Amino acid sequence: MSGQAPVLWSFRRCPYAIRARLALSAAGLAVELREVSLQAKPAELLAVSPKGTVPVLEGPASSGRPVWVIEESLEVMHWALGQSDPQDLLRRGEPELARRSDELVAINDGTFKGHLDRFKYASRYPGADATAHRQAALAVLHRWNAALAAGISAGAGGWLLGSRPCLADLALLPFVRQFRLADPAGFDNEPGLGPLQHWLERFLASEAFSAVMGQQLRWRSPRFLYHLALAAEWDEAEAAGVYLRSTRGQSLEQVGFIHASWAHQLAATYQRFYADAGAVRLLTIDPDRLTAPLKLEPVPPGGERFPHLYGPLPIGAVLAVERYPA
Ligand SMILES: N[C@@H](CCC(=O)N[C@@H](CS)C(=O)NCC(=O)O)C(=O)O
Repeated sequence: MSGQAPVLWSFRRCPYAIRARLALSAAGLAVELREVSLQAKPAELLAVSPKGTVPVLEGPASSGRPVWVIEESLEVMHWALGQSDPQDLLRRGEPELARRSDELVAINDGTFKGHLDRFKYASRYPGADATAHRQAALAVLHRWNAALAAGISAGAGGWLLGSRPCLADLALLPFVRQFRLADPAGFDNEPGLGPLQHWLERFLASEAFSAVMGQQLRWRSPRFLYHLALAAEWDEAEAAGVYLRSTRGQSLEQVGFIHASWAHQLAATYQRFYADAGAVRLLTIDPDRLTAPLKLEPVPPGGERFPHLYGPLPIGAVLAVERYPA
C-alpha cells in the first residue's frame, strides 16, 4: 500500500470501527488497516490518540508526525464521505433528511448504546437492571422499526430515511447487529420487528458488509516483545504470578534467560519451534514493565539478534495472551 494512505487503527468487531470502515469503503478510499488488540494497545496508537479508543484515522506523516488525526468514528465517516460520496449517503441536497439522520445517530450513540452496554456487558455494570435495559433498548429498536415500516407502506422504504441508504443506516446497523449478537433468539423472535429484522439481515448478507469484515492479521508493534508459550505452561504461570520457561522443553533455570522475539521474527520462531506443538499462546510483553535485564543477542546459525530476558517474566508485564496462530 502507498505510504501516503491514511492509517486506520481498528478492531474488527467494534461497531464504531465497523461504521468507519463502511464509510471509508463506500467512499472508495484506501487505508492501511491496523487491527489492534484492545488489551495491548500499541504505543504507536496511544502516541497519536492518548484516549485509546478505536477507530482512529491517522493522516500521512510529515517529518515523522501525522498531519492530522481523527479520533471519533462519526467524524471518520463524515471525513470519508466528504472526500467522495457516490451513493449520496450524506444527502447533501436534502438538509432535512441530513438533520433526521443526525438525530438517529445521536439516539443510537446515546440512549441505545447506553442500554445495550448495560444489557450486553451486564457484569461491568453492577447494580444495573439488565432486563430493564434490554427492554429499553428494544423500545428504541421498535421506534426505528416503525420508521422503516412507515417508509415501506408509503412505497419508498427499506432504509431508515427512504428507498436508499444514508449515513444513519451505516452508523446504526453495526449496533443493531450487536444487540442481535447479545440476544439472537430474543431479536429474531421479537413480535412486530419484521422490517428491522429484514433491514439487518440484508445488511449482514451484503457485499458492503463482508468487504469490511474480512479477517485481519493483527498489526504488531515493533516496540513490544513476543513470546510463545505452551498453553499448559502459561496456565501454571498465571496461577503462580510468574513465568519461568525459556523455550519449548527448557526452563529459565536450565538456559539462563527467556527467549523472546520482535514482531517481525514471530512467524519464523513459530515455524521453527512450535508448529507441531498444539495449543500455543502468544504473549505480548511490554518491555517497560520488565524487572530483569533484557539483552539483544545473536542466535546461531545466522547470527540474527533476538531479545533475551535474563530473569523471570512477571505476569504484569504481559499485556495480552492470545491463541497463536489466531
Ligand atoms: N466515541 C468513540 C467510541 C469508540 C469506542 O468506544 N471504541 C471501543 C471499542 S468498540 C474502544 O476502543 N474501547 C477502548 C477499550 O476497550 O479499551 C467513537 O465513536 O469512535
